[in-house]
Amino acid sequence: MLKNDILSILKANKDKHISGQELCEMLNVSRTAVWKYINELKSDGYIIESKHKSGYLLMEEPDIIDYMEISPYLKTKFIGRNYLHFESISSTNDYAKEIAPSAADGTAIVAEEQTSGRGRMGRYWVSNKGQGIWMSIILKPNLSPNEAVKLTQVAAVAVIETIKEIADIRSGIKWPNDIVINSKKVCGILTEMNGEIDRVNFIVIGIGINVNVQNFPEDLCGKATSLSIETGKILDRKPLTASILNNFEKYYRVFLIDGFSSIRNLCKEYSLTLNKDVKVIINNNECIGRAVDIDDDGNLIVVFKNGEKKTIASGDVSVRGLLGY
Ligand code: BTX
Repeated sequence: MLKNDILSILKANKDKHISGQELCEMLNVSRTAVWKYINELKSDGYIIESKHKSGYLLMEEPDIIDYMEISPYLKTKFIGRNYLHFESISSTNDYAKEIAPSAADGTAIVAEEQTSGRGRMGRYWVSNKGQGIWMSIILKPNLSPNEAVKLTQVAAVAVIETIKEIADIRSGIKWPNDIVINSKKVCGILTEMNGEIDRVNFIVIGIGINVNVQNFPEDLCGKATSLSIETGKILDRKPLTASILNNFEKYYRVFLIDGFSSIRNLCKEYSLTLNKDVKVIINNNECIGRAVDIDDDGNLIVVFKNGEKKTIASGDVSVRGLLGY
């Protein structure tokens, strides 16, 4: 895309002006085309100085996570290579499910803001403008539905590794789908599937990460945090977004090729739930027990007070730690 090419040239020449003539020659296009795309970039939020006789200079880039901005950091083969970016959307998961039947495997839908971000079981997900990464990935693997639920764990491992790599902090998994730092939730994962009894049509993995959020609604105070709150820094969302996609592809391939066992080991290593007392809530009934293992299917094994050992599937259950997470 020409606009992308012009931006790449400007980014690579931040120390000197590039004339309109040079751009025309490099890209083999007319002056009018260059002028048109420079104006488009300006209205996208790029501050470009235009100087008579010397040309164009990129002064400032907007804080947006569209494909042009994240692609320099992206190392994937197919995850996020088809990338749809929205200023505002109701929910990236809802949109992903709408387009999934005809979308390419690995398509990513990313929004600056969600107006109806969703969690599990009809819960809400706060998705402030420009302060987080609100993304969904469409997958079309040749898997059975019971294999598909394990993808939440694949995504959780990818997010943990990304947080370690980019923000240099340790986070952990609150089984099955929350990433937690210092007993507060920094990320939630929502996996949704469309399929038949024995076959998956598509899976949507929704990932919401609080990156530069500074203030949460009152009901989340003490329960939610952001990478910025934890590091005391404003983080660049661009490498972070690409790193999630890079790590997701890495662990997704491990899962597809080698099976769940190494992902399971990582989940156990990062788990904040294992070897703790937990409250399991199924259909409004609460039972207290101890989480002792994560099995080959990604289920949580809990031993209850009466000695009964149960396998808890992630489906419609809430698991809470007795002491925070
Ligand atoms: P969950 O059901 O485990 O968590 C939802 C609960 O988390 C809410 O009831 C609330 O208490 C708390 N919460 C809401 N917003 C936040 C927040 N920003 N940070 C921390 N805690 C919060 C978790 O569900 C799965 C969330 C997935 C979100 C992604 S974003 C992209 C995609 N699109 C979409 O609509 N959902 C997913």
